Amino acid sequence: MTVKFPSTPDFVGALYAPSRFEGSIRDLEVEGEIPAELNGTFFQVSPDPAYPPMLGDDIFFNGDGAVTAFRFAGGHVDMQRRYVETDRFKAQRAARKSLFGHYRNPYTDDPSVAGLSGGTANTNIVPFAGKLLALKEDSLPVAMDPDTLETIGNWDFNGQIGNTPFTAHPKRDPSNGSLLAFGYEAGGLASRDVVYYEFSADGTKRREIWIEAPYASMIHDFAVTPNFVVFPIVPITADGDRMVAGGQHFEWQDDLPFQFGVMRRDGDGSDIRWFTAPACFQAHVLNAFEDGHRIHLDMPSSSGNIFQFVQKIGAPAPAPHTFHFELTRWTFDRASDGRDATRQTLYDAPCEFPRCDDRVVGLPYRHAVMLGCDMSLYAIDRLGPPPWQFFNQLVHIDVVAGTAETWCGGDAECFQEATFVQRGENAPEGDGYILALLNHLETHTTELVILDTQRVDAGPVARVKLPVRMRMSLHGNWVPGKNIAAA
Ligand code: V55
Ligand code: FE
Repeated sequence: MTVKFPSTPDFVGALYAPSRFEGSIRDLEVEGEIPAELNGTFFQVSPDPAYPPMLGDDIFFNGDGAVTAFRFAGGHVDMQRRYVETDRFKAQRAARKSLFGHYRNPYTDDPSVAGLSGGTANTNIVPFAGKLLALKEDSLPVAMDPDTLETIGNWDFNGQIGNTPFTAHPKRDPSNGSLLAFGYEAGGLASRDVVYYEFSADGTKRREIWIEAPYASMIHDFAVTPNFVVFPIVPITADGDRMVAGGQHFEWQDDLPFQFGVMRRDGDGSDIRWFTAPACFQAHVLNAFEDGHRIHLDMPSSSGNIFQFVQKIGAPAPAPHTFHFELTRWTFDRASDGRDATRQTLYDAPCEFPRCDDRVVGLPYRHAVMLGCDMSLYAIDRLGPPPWQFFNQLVHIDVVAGTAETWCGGDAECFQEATFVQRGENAPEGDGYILALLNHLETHTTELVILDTQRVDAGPVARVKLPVRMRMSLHGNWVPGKNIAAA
């Protein structure tokens, strides 16, 4: 049995050829100077298939989670990368081949893994109550040791929650460190059930609320404020009969309305109120905040579906370059009788992977970092069409002033998600550094670039040269200090 990956778009090139690297490198090479304030660890996770797909091809979102830690101290950076040893990873490694079929369709898995969690822990890596939680939205968190990246196992918060899906985008309440989270399809595959949880900073469950969404949708992210949570319901729908027949988990159904469920955090779910908006595509939330009886929610959006793998069944896939991309502010007025969300454009250009300062989550705020895309800066004549999820700009936006500063990484380069790091405990909002991996598409190399938020257009203050190529990743987080037990 030889290991051979397919030559399909999600498995080739500088961004998508599997990396499959596990190991440690002490003292990475640095060009420029690492700012003295950077003391802590940048954790991030990439879907990185350990074995070729069982069914010939697969999608990026179905790869095995591989976690990287970049540890900063005294101007040095060390790196460590390890797979999350999920039930799925361990079974496949023992068999030396893939045993799971289509993305989130257990009816297509090898019979030998029936009943085993198919979770890949590939989407986000979040510190909480002394552990790292490696997250995939279809399954429980997988806990890891932050110092060794050893996998502890599926994490149900010491039996406080059932074996339910758990979002990859939980939020920390900056007022008390609580973890706010939810799971969708929580009552079973393709169910409309959504469960909401709050855990205090020590890991104790304080709240559990069950609601029903208007239809079974992919709820990839949500928004929180001091008193409310908002669930965006995009028209990406799940269908159980289709899964039984071996079909895809999700479908794009833009004849359905885009809806936002606004729910009190301290209630029982019966107060949830649904606001409606024209169909559009959304994956991530930047932030939300309360303003009297109104709630504002800021998110990147596009006029069409950018997940090629959830096409409308039987309909041709529209070309993403025909879509309109922007950062949108949606407003919900709880005092009005209306059920329509109103919209405003905050940034009129392609953007994704939005992040605000952790200290202003759910509060009025100004600053955000995002990835942007300007195709006129890309050498398409030399390189041909770019890979999927191509972002060649870092963007620092002030949503109050309506201004943005950008830096392009080069005509043959693109970024992975950027993370914001505050300059120090008492630094003003948005003041600090931006960390992001930069992939060089021609040389198949990767750097970790560090920019100052005050001078984004001046480019990196330091480039950390990685001796390994890093496959495209999803999300990451900065944990200040040496010991994450306090995080
Ligand atoms: C997303 C990512 C996923 C997934 C479902 O970005 C949605 C959205 C990495 O996996 O399974
Ligand atoms: Fe995400």
